[in-house]
Amino acid sequence: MTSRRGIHRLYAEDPTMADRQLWGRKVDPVSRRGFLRGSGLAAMSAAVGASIPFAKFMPGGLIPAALAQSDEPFALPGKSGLTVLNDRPVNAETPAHLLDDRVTPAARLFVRNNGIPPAQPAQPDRWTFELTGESCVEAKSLTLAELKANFEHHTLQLQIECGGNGRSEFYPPTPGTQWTTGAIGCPEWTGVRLRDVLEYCGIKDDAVYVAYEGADLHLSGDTAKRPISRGVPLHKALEDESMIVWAMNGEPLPLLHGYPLRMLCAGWPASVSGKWLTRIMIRDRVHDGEKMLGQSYRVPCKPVAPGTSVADEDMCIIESMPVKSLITYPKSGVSHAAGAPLDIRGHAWAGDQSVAEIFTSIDFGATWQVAKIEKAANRLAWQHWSASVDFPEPGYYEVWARAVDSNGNSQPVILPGWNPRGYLNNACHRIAVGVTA
Ligand SMILES: Nc1nc2c(c(=O)[nH]1)N[C@H]1C(S)=C(S)[C@@H](COP(=O)(O)O)O[C@H]1N2
Ligand SMILES: [Mo]
Repeated sequence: MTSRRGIHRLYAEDPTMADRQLWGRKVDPVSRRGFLRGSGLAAMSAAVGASIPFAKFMPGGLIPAALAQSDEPFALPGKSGLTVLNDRPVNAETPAHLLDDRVTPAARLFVRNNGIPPAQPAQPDRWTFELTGESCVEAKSLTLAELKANFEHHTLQLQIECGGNGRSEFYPPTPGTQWTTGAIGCPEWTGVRLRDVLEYCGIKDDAVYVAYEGADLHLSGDTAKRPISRGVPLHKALEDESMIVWAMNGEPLPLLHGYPLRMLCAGWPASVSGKWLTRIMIRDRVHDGEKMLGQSYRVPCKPVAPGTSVADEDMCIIESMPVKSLITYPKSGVSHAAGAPLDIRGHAWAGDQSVAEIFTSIDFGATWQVAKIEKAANRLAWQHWSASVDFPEPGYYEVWARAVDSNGNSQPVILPGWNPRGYLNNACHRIAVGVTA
């Protein structure tokens, strides 16, 4: 976790940008004025642990003393217990035992930013996004208020997982954020179907891909560059579960997660789910935006030996994420008295598929026992599983969990195929259990 030097360094480098990244506060760099409002104020209040009656007098670029003088490791606003992996851009993941909730609370959802989030918009209802692209019959623009008023609302629980989740285990190491297991979550989202909005502008026969652009800024500060602009093939965009959302768990989206509007195509690398949505494009070709080309979000079309460098033309775009599971209870390292069974549980998910079976092992994978898997709340939501495990005698054990999807694909026990950017690690999760006499 970032030490408390993290917040000082962030402010020392660029206080205006720090204010914007942490609280969504837009500060005039000359006058240092700029007030906290809405979810920015809520975020700072959550970080200091109380409402701030005189917030309107608080100067821009001021680190709240509660954070500056605290010995606690610096935590992201509105987040609880996450491990901060980078602070520019902000990336933070959730320890497995804090993902135990069936519906992931906002405070426990990982954060993956490629650039610098936009400032908190003063009038979110006037937030406008464009519908455009070569294969859009008639380009349109829509405000958030119009989107809410003119399209049918849907609420679905949908899982998002970063394509690089698990990257830290690959050897040789691969570049990028060194996620362990925590870049996954499954909140409940409210919004409209992407399909309904695409049909509103009209989809030409030659449409191939649907892509997004967001309002975040490239890390260089260059407004001509985009941090990321990705998308999905038309068939994925037209699915019932592909959405444009404004709420998470019944609340407006937190700023870090795309407030006020984001695209959401669950089951694929979460990089296809654009935050701070400003544009949706219906393309007549495979989208060629930032992080679609080269080696980003691509894996070798054919397996390669670890450490191999692969030419761009031999890399294929990642589509559905593979089957995977987590043990969210108990926490790894738990101590358990011999004699009674230990109840364990977690979640499992499988990209576009569902999870058919899940097994646990206490003997390093020599034998596997069937665990109980529940149905998903809806398609593309993770599924809950549980098991009761017996240990033959006191000692050190590991509990391993292994899920199998509806096509019969299993999680690998060790690592899946190495790839140059370290994507798609769906190896079995394991926890340590000390069984005492
Ligand atoms: N505009 C924009 N959208 C974005 C990103 C971004 O940096 N900018 N990051 C993407 C990536 S790589 C991931 S994994 C998810 C993370 O979503 P979260 O931060 O809400 O968990 O958002 C995706 N959408
Ligand atoms: Mo990601």
